[in-house]
Amino acid sequence: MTTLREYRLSGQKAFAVLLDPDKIEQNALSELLARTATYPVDFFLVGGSLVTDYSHKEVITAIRRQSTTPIVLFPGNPLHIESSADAIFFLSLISGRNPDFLIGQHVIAAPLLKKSGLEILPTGYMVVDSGTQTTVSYISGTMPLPHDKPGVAACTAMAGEMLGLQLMYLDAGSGARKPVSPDMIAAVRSVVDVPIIVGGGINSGEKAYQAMKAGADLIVVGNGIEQDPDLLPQLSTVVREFNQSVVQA
Ligand code: 1GP
Repeated sequence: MTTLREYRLSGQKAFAVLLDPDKIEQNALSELLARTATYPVDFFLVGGSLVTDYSHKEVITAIRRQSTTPIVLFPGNPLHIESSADAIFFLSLISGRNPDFLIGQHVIAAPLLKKSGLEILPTGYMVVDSGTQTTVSYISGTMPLPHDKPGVAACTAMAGEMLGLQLMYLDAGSGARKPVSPDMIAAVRSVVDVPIIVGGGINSGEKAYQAMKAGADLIVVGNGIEQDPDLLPQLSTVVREFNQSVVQA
């Protein structure tokens, strides 16, 4: 699969749709997948911080039936490992100070991952305050990064990169009222070379555009598309047009 690093090196932006196995219904998934033939998506992410029915495998099988788009697991814990995906974000929650989510769960997951054949993507996961407590903050028992402190996010990302993490994920949390600010994305962009993933509360083409302009390499959208399927064509087009404008410039 085209890796995120390749996107970054080529200066291209990418777009991912997050599918939460708890929320997505079969018909809605099938319609969404059919639309991606016209409005492409670069990656499907499958997962969430709290998943209750563990239907990752069914969702992945359904995607495979209709699409060749790479599938990346976005796990909340080792129970979410599913070897039929292509890759997994191996998330270290570096915005928090809970050792279990910095290294503990990883020790439990390591032997399973070794056998899985999944591509492992070591990722610095930074949860950013969006005004309300998110599921990931509650489940992980960690405080998010302050929304208006880009410098703290930049130092966190720098440390993560120095520790060898290969991607940085700035996440305002699913359904966030306000997405990660362009100022924070730009601050992180100015200090790290690794690809930057941005998600949480991106529910318009304009918000996606602003995030890419500030330096995001991969835009992740879940809730927005669940609530309004017409957002898919809009976001797919905004990302393509952004990439075309970079090539023409
Ligand atoms: C959440 O970044 C993802 O972890 C996506 O968020 O559901 O708000 O798009 P949304």
